[in-house]
Amino acid sequence: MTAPKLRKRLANGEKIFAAWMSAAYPRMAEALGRAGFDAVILDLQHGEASFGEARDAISAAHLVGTPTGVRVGLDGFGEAARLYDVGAELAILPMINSVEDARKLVDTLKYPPVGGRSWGGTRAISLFGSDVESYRRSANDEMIALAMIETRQAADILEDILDVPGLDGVFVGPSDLSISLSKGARLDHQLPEAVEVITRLLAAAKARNKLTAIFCGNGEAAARNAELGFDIMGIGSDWAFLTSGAQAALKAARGSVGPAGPNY
Ligand code: 3PY
Ligand code: MG
Repeated sequence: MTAPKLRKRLANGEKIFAAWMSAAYPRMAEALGRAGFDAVILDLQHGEASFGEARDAISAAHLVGTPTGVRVGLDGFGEAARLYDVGAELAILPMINSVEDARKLVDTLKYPPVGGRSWGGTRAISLFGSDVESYRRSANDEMIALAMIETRQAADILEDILDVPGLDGVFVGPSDLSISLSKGARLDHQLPEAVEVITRLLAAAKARNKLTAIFCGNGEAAARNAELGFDIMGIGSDWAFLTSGAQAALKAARGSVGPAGPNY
């Protein structure tokens, strides 16, 4: 049992390098925690885990002292609140394209007076070794709610989204952002228009003291984004880690490897 720790580490100015987990197997979260990641982010939008598997992955990561975040499905407001209830410390909502979406996010994930989150975090209270009153009083600060900026529509109003009271910060989805900005022509994390949006977003978020996070296809991209100023890097994914580890073993054994397949 350990108290939530992501918010404190971020407040100390630490960079959070999080493993992006797409698999359904809860013990994968424990293995990624053991590997030394600062956090594990379970992807329930494009990944394979059910609610029960995500709940068990949160507990498994907790066993090795690793905090967890979740990226929920489209319109997954209630899903995110339920995952907070079972111990997720961070929730990322995809495709937040309006101020109304961002307000709904805050309303679902923050207790009054900030929002209207419904009470029931029994599992989280137990996992964090907390009690009803301490959890109730600290949850709004400790649990981090991030809106994904990953479309032209969101990029156009990113300052307004950042201004929504109670929102902790934003998470950039560079794949969808590049697809949207290029009108479907490219999936390219280095698309110049996407890089422009990212530069603007970093400045706007820092000016408002809001957290910034981004998906990174590999460790090198994570190092670059940390250097740019992002606070949280989601590095993915578990499948890519498995494939590259398997290929390294095969390469050492017989000098040749198979095709790697998509990253996540
Ligand atoms: C994106 O890059 O679009 C994401 O959603 C990251 O997974
Ligand atoms: Mg996306």
